[in-house]
Amino acid sequence: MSNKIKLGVVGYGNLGKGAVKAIKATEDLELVAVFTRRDPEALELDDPDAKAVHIDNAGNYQNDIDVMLLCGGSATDLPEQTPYFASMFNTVDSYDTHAKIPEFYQMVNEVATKHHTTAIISTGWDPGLFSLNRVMADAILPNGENYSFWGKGLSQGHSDAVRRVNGVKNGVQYTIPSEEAIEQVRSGANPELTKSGKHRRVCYVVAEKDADKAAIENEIKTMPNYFADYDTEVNFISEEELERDHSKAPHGGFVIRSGNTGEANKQIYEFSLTLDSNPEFTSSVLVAYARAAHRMSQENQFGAKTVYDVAPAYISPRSAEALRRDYL
Ligand code: API
Repeated sequence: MSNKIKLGVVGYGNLGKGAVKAIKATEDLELVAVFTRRDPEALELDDPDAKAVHIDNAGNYQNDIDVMLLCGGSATDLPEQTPYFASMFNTVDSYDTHAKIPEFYQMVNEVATKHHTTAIISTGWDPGLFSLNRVMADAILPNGENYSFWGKGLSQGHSDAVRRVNGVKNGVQYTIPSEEAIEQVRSGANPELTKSGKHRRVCYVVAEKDADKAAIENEIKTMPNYFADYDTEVNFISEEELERDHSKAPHGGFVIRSGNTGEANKQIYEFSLTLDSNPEFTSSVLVAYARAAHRMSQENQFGAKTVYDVAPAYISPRSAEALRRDYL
């Protein structure tokens, strides 16, 4: 038996597919099975050694899997799947409805504490790496202001939310930052910006045949947390156009804090990402945090955890000595 950390992947959409590739790129992690709501026979896995299993049979794998990577969406999958899986497995997810993270944390923490599992929630890049940098910048420069800009790029969370609207067959959402706002922030002006002052949202939607397009547009534009606070544009296109023009999912953005130290010295802290594939990068973050979930559970650090609770050494495949020697 290998002493690799054994992983399961729940869901085989964009994130799940990215996770399978990301696990392959490591030497200390191995994929045991992908769990799906679809017919497992129909799943063509990118890894000949892994099994495809129906999600209802996941409970049989408690002794074979160290950590489950939950690759569903935040709108409807994760609120059910994270507590369900955290009652049996250590988990990592990318729950990204920022406004609801406190209640999600509480719900998962209760289950994971009770069942002695470690559930790392809301990883990825935002929430995730951006969240870490917001806290670092704020702690270091108390006299300043944080800003997060996303895009231009395809948000998986918002695209998933669009696809769940009644009458929508398929769709994507691009987050477009305001160049004017970025310029103001970079100049160190620390302006007050509303959500809609920072970003616009543009959707490309394939409607079901005979669907009520006006109703779809209205439901998207008024959706709380995702679209209601923004200037949102909805464009209807064909399945072919979606495939032709929107099958790549680039994204990125940056967290910036400008602050002063001493009498009047300006300090700018900036962390940025430029991503060809948002889902492949996000799932790579989930895979790195799987190491942490496994190690923290071995140290009896049970309950729900966020990136703030996970020391960087836990996510690295390298030893503490190697980290001090090569990276410090
Ligand atoms: C946006 C950001 C992107 C967050 C990244 C990730 C996703 O509005 O584009 O869903 O793609 N909130 N959580």
